[in-house]
Amino acid sequence: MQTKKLSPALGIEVSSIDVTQCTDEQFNSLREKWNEAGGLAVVRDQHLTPQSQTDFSRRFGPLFGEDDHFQDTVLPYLMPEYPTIYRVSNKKTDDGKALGRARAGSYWHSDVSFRDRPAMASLLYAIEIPGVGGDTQFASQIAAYNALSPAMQKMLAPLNAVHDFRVAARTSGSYSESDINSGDFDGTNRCLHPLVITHPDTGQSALFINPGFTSHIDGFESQESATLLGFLYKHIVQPEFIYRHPWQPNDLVIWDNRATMHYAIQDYNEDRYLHRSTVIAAKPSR
Ligand SMILES: O=C(O)CCC(=O)C(=O)O
Repeated sequence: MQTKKLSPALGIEVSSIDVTQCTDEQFNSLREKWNEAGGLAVVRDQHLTPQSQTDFSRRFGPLFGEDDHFQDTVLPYLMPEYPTIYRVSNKKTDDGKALGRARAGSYWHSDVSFRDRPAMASLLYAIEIPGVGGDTQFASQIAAYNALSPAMQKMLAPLNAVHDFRVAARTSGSYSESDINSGDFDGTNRCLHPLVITHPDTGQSALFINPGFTSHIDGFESQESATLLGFLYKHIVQPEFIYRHPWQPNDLVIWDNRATMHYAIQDYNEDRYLHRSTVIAAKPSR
């Protein structure tokens, strides 16, 4: 296994490994390097079936789509035979039905942060990629936290924020009415998380808010919340904290939603088709 740093803030490129064949020792080493790189790894040249992607992803922990843990906001886009695989795509079937969610994630977010147990790792495997465009940006929420003054860090430490799927569903422009299921707003997709969390593997602090799903800071008046979140949202997407990934077919990108946010850039018309499997985290804590 070879690794190369992708940006100062986060990310490693990993090559010379077949994730479907890796030993426990190789897997542990990959996971350690992933943590050291701020929770972002681009594993090149993988050849994954829905089954082998599911099997590999399960090595990180339990998956959405198994044992009744469904991510109900993406139900129509799960592979019928593999509910652990969520299709991210602008492609349509021959009879004109959406094959996956088009324009998925074209806003800064951390996957499933609106659940008590949000996403831990997301593993996105590129099958079809436009000739140009369709990059994904990743921002380190550890680097963003570390760049705040000690006084600001201290002020943020005891705060909690409400996360709600409604925020992206209503404001991002990514969802049409037909994308939204009746159960999406039934209360299971809304929860409270600490605004600063401690990464359970590395002990590092990270900001845990995102414009896609965070609705407000608990206990604040709405103007107070909007002003503080407005400052933080500007702070957390500074170029110094970002790696922009230009996809190649057969890339498997693994990100840690407890340490990063991401934004899928919608600047293409060609076909784009990817499979995402998503590991369930424990409830984040400070
Ligand atoms: O399409 C992408 O590059 C990322 C999609 C996304 O935001 C997600 O799967 O959460």
